[in-house]
Amino acid sequence: MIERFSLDMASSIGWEVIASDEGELRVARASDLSGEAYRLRVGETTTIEAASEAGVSCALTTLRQLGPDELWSVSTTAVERIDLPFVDIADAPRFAWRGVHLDVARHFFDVATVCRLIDQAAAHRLNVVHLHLNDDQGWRVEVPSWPRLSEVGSWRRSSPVGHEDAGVDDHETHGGYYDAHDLGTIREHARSRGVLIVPEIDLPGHAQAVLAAYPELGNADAPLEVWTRWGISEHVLNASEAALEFAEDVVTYVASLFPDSPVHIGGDECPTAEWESSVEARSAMIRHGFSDPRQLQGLYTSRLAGALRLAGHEVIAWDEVLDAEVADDTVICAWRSPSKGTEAARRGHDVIMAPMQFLYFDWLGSDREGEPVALAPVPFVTSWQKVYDFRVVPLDLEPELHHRIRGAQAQLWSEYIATRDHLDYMAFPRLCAFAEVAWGTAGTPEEFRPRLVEHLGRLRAMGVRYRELDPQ
Ligand code: TNX
Repeated sequence: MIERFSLDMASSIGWEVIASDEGELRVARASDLSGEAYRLRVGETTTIEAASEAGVSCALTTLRQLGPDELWSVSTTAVERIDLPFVDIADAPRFAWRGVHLDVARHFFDVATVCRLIDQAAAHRLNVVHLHLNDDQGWRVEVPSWPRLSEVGSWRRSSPVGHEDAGVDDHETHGGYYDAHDLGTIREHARSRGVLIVPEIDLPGHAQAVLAAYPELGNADAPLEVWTRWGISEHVLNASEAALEFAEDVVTYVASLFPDSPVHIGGDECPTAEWESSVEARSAMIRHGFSDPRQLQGLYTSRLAGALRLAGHEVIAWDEVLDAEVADDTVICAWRSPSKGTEAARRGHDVIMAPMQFLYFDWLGSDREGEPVALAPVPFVTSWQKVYDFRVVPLDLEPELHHRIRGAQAQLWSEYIATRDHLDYMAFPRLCAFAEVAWGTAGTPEEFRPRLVEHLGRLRAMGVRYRELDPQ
C-alpha cells in the first residue's frame, strides 16, 4: 500500500514518500485492531497503525484528504511544502462491504476506465468493484474454450439512440472484451489499492449474446444476434445438461482469474416463457421432479454455486434467486427494494444492500430540466441527498439479524452511459454521499453539504467530471 501511495504522491506532487521505523512516516501493525480499522496520528512524526493492508489503505486515503487538493492531482503539480493539521484519528468502517458496480456489458469500458473507477472507489474508501461482465447486449471476457463468446458475442451491430422507447437505432458497431491479461491488470490495480474485484457472469437469463455465439445452448429455432435493444430479452439458456455444463465451465473459468474474490452469478430477470413451451425444458422438469419452470433457474443457481464453492469461492446472486430454493451460504444482492434485504436476512442469508430506489446511479440525478437521458423519467430520481439519506440496515430488520447486512453497493448500469465523462457525471457526487453511508457515518444532507463542496476540489484535481450541485 505504501509503495502505491508513494507512486501516487510522485505523480501528483513529485514527492517520494518513504515509510520507515525511525522516519517521519511510520506504519505499524496493531494487534488490538481488526478488519479495516486504523489509527492515524499526524504530529512531528506521522504514525499509521492497522491490522491489515486494507486498513493501511484507508488510513493513507485519510492522510491524503488532510492535505491540499494537489495531492489528488492526475497531472504532476510541484508543491514545495505541505502543512498538515495535527490529528489523532481512530476510525473503522461500520460495514465490510462498500461496493460500486459497473455494467461493462451494455457499454464496454476499456481497462484504463475501469482502473480509473477503482482509483475513485479507493479515494472514497470503497473496497469492492463489481464488474457485470455479460448481458443480452454483449459478452466481455475472452474464454479460450468458448472462443465465439468474444468473437461473436462481444460485438453489437447497433444500439438505441436516446431513450429506448424512441425506437431509434445508431447502426454503429459497439463492443470489446477483456482477455485474461486485461483482467489481471484490473485485478492487480485494485489489489494494490485495497479494492477487491467481484466478477459477475449473469446466467441463465440475460443470455442473448451467448446465444448469438452458441445458438445450440438456447431454445429458439431461428438464429439470434447480440441484442440491439435494451430491456430484458426472452431468450435464455435452455435446460439441457450441455447448457448447464457450459455455464459451470465459463463461470469457473472467470472465477479462476480472480482467485481471492467472491463470484456473482447474476440470476436476475430470467423470463420463463421459452422454458414453458420447450419440450427439452419440460423433460428436464420431469427429470428433476419440478412443478414450476422457475425451479429450472434454481437448478442453475445450485449448479453454479456448487461448482464455485468447489473452487473455493463465495457465491453472490441478485435477489430473484430467492424465488426458488437457494443455499443459505449464497450472499444476496438486494436490488428490487430494501425489503428484499430483510427477506433474505430472515431466510438466513448474508446481504449486500443495493436497492434501486436509492443506489441505482443510472437513475436521474435530479428532476430538473436538462438532465441527460436516463433509464426512467421523473419520478425515478436519485439525488445525492436521497443517497445520503439511505440507511444500510433495513428499518424493519430485527436487531439480532443486523449482522447479516454486510454492507451496500452503488450500481452503474450502462444502457444510458456510453462515455467516461458521462460515467463521472452519473457517479458523482452520488458516490461521495454513498461512501459515508457505507462507512456508516452519514448524518444529514445539510450537515454533509459543506464538506461535499470542499471535497469537490479533490474531485476536480482527480479530473472527475462530476454533476454540479444545484443551488440551495
Ligand atoms: C435491472 S438490477 C437490471 C439490469 C438493468 C437495470 C437498469 C438487475 C439485477 N437487473 O439489467 O440494467 O435494472 O436500472
